[in-house]
Amino acid sequence: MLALAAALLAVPAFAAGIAVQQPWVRWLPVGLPAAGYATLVNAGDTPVSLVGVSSPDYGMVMIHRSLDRGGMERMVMVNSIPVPPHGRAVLAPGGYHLMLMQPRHAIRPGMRVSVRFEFSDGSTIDVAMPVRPANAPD
Ligand SMILES: [Cu+2]
Repeated sequence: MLALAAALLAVPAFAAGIAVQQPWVRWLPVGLPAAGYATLVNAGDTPVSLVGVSSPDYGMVMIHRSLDRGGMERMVMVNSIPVPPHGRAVLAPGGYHLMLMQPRHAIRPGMRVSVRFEFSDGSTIDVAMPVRPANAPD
């Protein structure tokens, strides 16, 4: 009985080791996808990866990485972003980011959009991401 209780308790405790900090979304004019940024912090002792992202505000959300190829920036889709133990992974302009596509309603700077981050340990974190204008500083 005690072992079972400990196993059940282990799940939220583990999830609590991951945090999504400084989330924000760069809004772009109609027709262009928005980009989402944040810092993923892993306070735990084991590696964790961001393995999925979804949002009730967008029809499709993908994890992208911008790569500099001879001065030309291009984006590739990635399946996951590793967050090392006692470390962090940064989603920022020019690197990893969320690509938020097919908005389900009009989204403008000043609003917040809801995004669910799904991690390899099975935990999820729902984040209200503030939407900033296209010319917001990086
Ligand atoms: Cu992208």
